[in-house]
Amino acid sequence: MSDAVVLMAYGSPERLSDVPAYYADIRGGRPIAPELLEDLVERYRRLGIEESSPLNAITEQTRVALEAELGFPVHTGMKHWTPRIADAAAAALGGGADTVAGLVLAPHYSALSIKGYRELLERALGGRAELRFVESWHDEPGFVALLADRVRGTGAHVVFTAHSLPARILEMGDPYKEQLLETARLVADAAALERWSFSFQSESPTGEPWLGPDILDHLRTLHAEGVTDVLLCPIGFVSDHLEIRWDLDVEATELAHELGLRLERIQMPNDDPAFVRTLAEIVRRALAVPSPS
Ligand code: FEC
Repeated sequence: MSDAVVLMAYGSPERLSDVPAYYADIRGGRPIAPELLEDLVERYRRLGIEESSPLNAITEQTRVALEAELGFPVHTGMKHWTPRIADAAAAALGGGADTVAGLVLAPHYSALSIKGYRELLERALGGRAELRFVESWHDEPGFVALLADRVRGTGAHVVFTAHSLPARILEMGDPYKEQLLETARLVADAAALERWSFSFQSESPTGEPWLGPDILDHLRTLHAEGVTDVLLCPIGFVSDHLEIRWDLDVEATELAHELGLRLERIQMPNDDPAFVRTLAEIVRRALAVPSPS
């Protein structure tokens, strides 16, 4: 038996000229208002992605570290950019894998997110290897412990955040919100936090209601309640990228300055060795490979 991993992430443009095609991929063919495209290009310009595209670089560092930890091939596949999930599947098959673990660098399941990764990978493998797809890992002990270590002992009010999704997922019986709240509760308990809350971030202007409260409204509410110090702990993302560096580090930080709130955020897991060991644990379990003693 030969194992391989397809490690999946959202993907990010490498150059500003990639942004229109990248955004079109996210929209899946639905039209994009020109002002929304301009706004997105501007956010990527201000992040300086042509010098270094954080999500793609971090995903590659994580891939290399995970491969070294596991001792068998790990291939990266992006949902909305290159290398595509299909490229990763082809590389795994080309290397002779007959069992493939599919792991998304996003811990919480939603039919509007993880299901799409699964469908892309299933289609690309086309039954030529057995797929062991990890649906969610929101309560993985190593992940909870890593986040708990980053918030333990803070005197600030901790706000756990995750990407919002259209509110219609609640009628679909989607587990996304419940899984997010469970991660937040597990981390808060492990770190013995007294003051914490949860809010969504990064809502898109798609013309339908999204899950709230949004982080900007939530910061206003906390300020009105007398909170003076906030520590942001993203739990729905695991690396530095646009939604962290823009939505939190620029937008939320600017609002906090206006309100006179002290705002910090935890370091993202990125390719932290403890995080990579946790990912390796998840993969080994999916493939029923024994852990090194
Ligand atoms: O750094 C980067 O270049 C990429 C950062 C990035 C991550 C990410 C993760 C998630 N998204 C999720 C859901 C949606 C839905 C829509 C949507 C739209 C965008 C746009 C950009 C973008 N997302 Fe994203 N997302 C990232 C970036 N996302 C850019 C388009 C412009 C904008 O709205 O700002 C709406 C699609 C539509 O219009 O129909 C829904 C979810 C995640 C977390 C799970 C995952 O990582 O896959 C859920 C990182």
